Amino acid sequence: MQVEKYLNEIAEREGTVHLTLIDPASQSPEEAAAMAFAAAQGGTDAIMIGGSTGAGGVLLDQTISKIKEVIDLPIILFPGSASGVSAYADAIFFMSLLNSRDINYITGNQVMGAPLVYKSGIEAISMAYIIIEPGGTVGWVGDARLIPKNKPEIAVAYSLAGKYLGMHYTYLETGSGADGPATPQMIASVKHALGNNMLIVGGGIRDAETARKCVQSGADMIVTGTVVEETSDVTGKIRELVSAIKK
Ligand code: 1GP
Repeated sequence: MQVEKYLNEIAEREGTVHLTLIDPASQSPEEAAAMAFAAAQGGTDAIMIGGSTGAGGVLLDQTISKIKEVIDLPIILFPGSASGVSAYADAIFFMSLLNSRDINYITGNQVMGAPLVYKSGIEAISMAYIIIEPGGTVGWVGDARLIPKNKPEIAVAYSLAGKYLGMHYTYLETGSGADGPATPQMIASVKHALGNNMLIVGGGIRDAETARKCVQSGADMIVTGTVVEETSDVTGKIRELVSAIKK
């Protein structure tokens, strides 16, 4: 429970957690380590590692090892499938894509990956993963029945189902590189239903104002990935986002 406790305590103390997502398939392990180092300098709270395609195997292990050489922050797996498990990480978001049409993304990959998680000894943090339109690559790969942006009640129903199934975290995802995150109304409705359960919001958050709106609506944790990959000043960009969302 160490990483989950760490995240929850930051949310409690500072109002919000900032997570930096790095896709091992997007750059070399050395470049990923440099990004993680710069993100840590900017004040991010933990590094998420994963992607929908090509984010497993040796590249995944090497990316985590290189990041661990340069920072002490927790490394949390954000797997696209059972191949996204690595013993080098500290924890894994053990997630089920609740609105997938494909049983492999609801329980199949989880069954294949669970013994690997058990053997590796990494911490599993249970998470309901819910994809909102447009959904991007992860929506396509995960065969998600995308929740319309203007239907918060459907997102609430899925979030409550996840909570009642015992999942601790809920992730509202619009897809990496989306034009924006879930709407303030959807975030607020879901957080209201979740109560003390943690709400993560990600997809298309690129600036302080957007991040702040998510937090004011009820997000406990904010994920940014694309903006970190695209900027020439990772530390400055993360600092901008972090200062907008922390108490
Ligand atoms: C994707 O929600 C994350 O799974 C992050 O999205 O790449 O758009 O920041 P971005």
